[in-house]
Amino acid sequence: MGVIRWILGRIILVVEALTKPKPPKLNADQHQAMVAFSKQVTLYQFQACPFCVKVRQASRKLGLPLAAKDAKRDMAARRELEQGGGKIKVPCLRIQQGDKVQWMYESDDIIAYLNQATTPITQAD
Ligand SMILES: N[C@@H](CCC(=O)N[C@@H](CS)C(=O)NCC(=O)O)C(=O)O
Repeated sequence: MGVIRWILGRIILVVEALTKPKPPKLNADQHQAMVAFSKQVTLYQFQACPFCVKVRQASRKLGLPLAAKDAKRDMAARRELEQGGGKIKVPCLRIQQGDKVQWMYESDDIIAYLNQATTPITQAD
C-alpha cells in the first residue's frame, strides 16, 4: 500500500511538472503588489496531494509566489495547522490581515479566494 501511494505521489508530481501553467506577464508594479499580497498567505500542504497541486498551479497561473509549508514532514508546520486550523487536512491557506488570522480549507475555496484577492492587481495597468 505504501509503495502504491509512493508511486501515485511520483506520478502526481510528474504531471504537475509537465502541466505547469505559464506565469502571466506582470509589470513591475503588479509584481511588487503580488509579492506584497503573498506575504499575507501561506499554504499548508502535502507535496504530492492532488488538491494541493491544484492550488499551486492556480497560484502559478496568477504569478503569485505562494509560500508553502509541508504539513506531512515538517512537524512544527503540522502543529501550527492543527492548532490554528483545527485539523490536519490539506490544502489549507493561512491568511493574515493585520492581527486577524483566518484558516481556509478546501482547494476550490482557496483558489476562488486567491483569484478574487489578486484581481485588483492583475487588472491594474
Ligand atoms: N475537498 C478537499 C479534499 C482535501 C483532501 O482530501 N486532502 C487530503 C490529502 S490529499 C487530506 O488532507 N487528508 C487528510 C484527512 O482528510 O484527514 C479539497 O478539495 O481541498
